[in-house]
Amino acid sequence: MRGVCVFLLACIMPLSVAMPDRQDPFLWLSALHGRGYNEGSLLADTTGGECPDECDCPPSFPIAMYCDGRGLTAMPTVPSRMKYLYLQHNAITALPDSTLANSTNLVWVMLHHNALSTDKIGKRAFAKLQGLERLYLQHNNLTGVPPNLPRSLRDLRLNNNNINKITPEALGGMDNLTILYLHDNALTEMGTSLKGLNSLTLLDVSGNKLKKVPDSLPEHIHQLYLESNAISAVPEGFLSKFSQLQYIRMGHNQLTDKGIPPNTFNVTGLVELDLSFNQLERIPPVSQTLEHLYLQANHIKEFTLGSFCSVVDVINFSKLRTVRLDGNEISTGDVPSDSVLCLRMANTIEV
Ligand SMILES: *[C@@H]1O[C@H](CO)[C@@H](O)[C@H](O)[C@H]1NC(C)=O
Ligand SMILES: *[C@@H]1O[C@H](CO)[C@@H](O)[C@H](O)[C@H]1NC(C)=O
Ligand SMILES: *[C@@H]1O[C@H](CO)[C@@H](O)[C@H](O)[C@H]1NC(C)=O
Ligand SMILES: *[C@@H]1O[C@H](CO)[C@@H](O)[C@H](O)[C@H]1NC(C)=O
Ligand SMILES: CC(=O)N[C@H]1CO[C@H](CO)[C@@H](O)[C@@H]1O
Repeated sequence: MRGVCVFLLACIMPLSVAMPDRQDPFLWLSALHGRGYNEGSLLADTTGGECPDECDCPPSFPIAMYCDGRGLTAMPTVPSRMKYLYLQHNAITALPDSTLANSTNLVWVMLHHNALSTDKIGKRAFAKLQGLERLYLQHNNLTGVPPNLPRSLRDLRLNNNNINKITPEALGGMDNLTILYLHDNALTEMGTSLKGLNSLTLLDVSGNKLKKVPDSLPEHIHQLYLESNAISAVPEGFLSKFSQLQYIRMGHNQLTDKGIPPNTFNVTGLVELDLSFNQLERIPPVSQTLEHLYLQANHIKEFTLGSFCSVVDVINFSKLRTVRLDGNEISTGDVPSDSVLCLRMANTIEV
């Protein structure tokens, strides 16, 4: 069984080309660094300003401090000139209030892949960083969102921790927050924590224990990832309030036909809809502008062409390019021959 799932997942991956991946988009900086600054670190330290022994501060970029992957268990001293701090892939367990108290210039703090727990992060550890835009805390041992995060944040990554609760204040007032990664945590609900995130375009809360779609989802959201939760139903008119939603992933949930009000997914603007690995018995009606539809591994018994096209003629046809229906209860013979007219753009129809 497991083998099958892995195989099917592998099939989905190449179709995600339009999605931003989860890699650090600024890898080039570390690459630059990797190409020779290590060797020059002594020189760097005498020309670029003070720098802790365990880190590198390249002379050509003296506002960046590289301490990643050095087996650190505690925070180094951070000179106050620093804007970019790389501390990922260490074993740092604590972040006391004093550590970053003078580092008011920080714009990026990379602390992913460490051993930080929520109770070892000072209540005011980040509070003075009024210009902080990027904070990476994924792959730590957090059980909650650290308190008093700067409202200036644009990109906050908290995925792969053990966060089970988000207070309403935790993210309040983060007007510029654009990317929020909370996937692979232990959330059972989101409460009103997302309220007022007016700039949010990407929300990933997949791999949690959510039983329903979060309330107060920001209206400008562009990508909404809810897969691998325990959602059995979506609210009436759930998608109609979003003007810019293009990608929605709800695979690996417990959705049934009953849990999906009529026309929920028949909204223009949507490019990709993933409802794979659920318990649907029918193909829900989708908009003619949708391009990628994933319905594999459900219990669908009938190929209803009307779900894609209510009218078919020269100008009215579905824009679907990918339709995955494999792992359902239909076979190639169940696909009506006039599908070619409706689904004339499709280059992959898998049944
Ligand atoms: C912060 O600055 C104060 C005053 O300059 C200094 O006493 C203190 O040691 C500094 N703290 C850190 C962590 O650098
Ligand atoms: C994570 O935190 C818990 C307590 O919150 C602790 O018992 C556990 O050892 C920590 N795990 C790691 C890997 O640090
Ligand atoms: C959001 O960004 C704008 C423009 O860069 C800035 O003026 C504003 O202070 C930021 N908001 C917060 C809460 O930091
Ligand atoms: C989708 O909604 C439009 C009106 O908004 C309607 O004309 C069309 O028939 C619906 N599509 C399907 C497949 O039900
Ligand atoms: C159901 C549907 O989409 N019908 C459209 C077919 O094309 C004509 C001309 O563009 C539209 O007016 C209809 O709304």
